[in-house]
Amino acid sequence: MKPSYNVGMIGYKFMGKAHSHAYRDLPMFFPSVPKPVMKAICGRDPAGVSQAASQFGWERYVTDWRELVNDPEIDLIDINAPSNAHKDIALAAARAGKHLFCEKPLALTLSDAREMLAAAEKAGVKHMVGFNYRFAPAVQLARKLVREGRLGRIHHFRAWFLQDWILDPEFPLVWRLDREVAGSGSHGDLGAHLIDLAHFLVGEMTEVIGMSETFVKERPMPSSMTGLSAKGSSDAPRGPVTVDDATLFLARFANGALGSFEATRFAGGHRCTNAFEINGSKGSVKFDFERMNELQVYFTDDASDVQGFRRVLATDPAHAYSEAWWPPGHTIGYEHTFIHETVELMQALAEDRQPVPNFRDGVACQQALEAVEVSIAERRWVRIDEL
Ligand code: 4PW
Repeated sequence: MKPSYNVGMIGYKFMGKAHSHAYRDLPMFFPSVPKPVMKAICGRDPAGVSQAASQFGWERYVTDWRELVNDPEIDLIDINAPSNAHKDIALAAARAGKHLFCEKPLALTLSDAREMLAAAEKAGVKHMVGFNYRFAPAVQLARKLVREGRLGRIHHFRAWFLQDWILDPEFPLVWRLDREVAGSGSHGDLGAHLIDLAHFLVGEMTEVIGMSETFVKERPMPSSMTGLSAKGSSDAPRGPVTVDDATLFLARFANGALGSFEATRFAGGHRCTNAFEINGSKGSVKFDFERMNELQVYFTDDASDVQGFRRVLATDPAHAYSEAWWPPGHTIGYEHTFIHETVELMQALAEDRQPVPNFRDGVACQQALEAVEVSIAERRWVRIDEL
């Protein structure tokens, strides 16, 4: 087994920081997993990227991603740049024989996502897509209960990802609100996670119908953005919002279950409510990322006098990844989902297998995203296999 893999990472803002943190912490808590070596980080602004390199612990920085992609020392290219940069970088990196780790959504369109998958498969490299919420131990527990049949036949998957960071109409027009850069708005940013969780927990969908709205159609141009906050002034010139502020849709699953999905950045009071419920013939589960260590579990065969949802704290050795952390009850956070994701990536490289989720999952997500968009544009049910 190779003891380590050299990483070259593109992008150093919100996701770049989350990934850097994962690379740094992984060896301390998962010592038997190959180590990601933080070789080089890339960004266009020399001052910003050099500051990030020293703050996050990268050996060096570059300002042109082509340099990184063609660097013989690099084994893995990690793409955290805005969505419109994913495809060109992934294609060039695959051609150069590098393994790929790309943030979601994989691409701006389904055809671009398919091209990325084809390029990775042709090059014979490993590829992973960043659906980090799969890696919360409570979500892994939900999947285990479904997989083991402990919830019985699944009837409902109900999911909602609610945020409120652009509720203020004077919040600036950041790149996430620009279709050419982001592909879509709440749909691709938040709905993509819900779709991936649906695939992970319930299985493939067969058809969808949706609706969406852009509540604030123009916003002032930004002066800067960090994470999900941005600076600007209301007397700055204004530009059009070209993405959805909220997208809702219904779905049918191949296994007969029914799904409902809601993604919005206009749900006042909800900072990061990434939540789902699954109802089966033998039980139900409920998850809310804002209480990410907990899974609410209900079984129909509990004695009738104690029936009801119980709170399972997914921090015991029986729960995925938990043994590596703290004693039971000592909870973990958002950043740990990225560490677990990176553990999967490093293990897959070491075992010479594709990590999960990979570009196939990224394409499946993109297919569902696009089917919803077609359904909205044409005001009809759209079969996933139409696309
Ligand atoms: O996980 C989410 C992301 O996919 C985060 O909550 C923010 O919304 C940042 O991008 C998306």
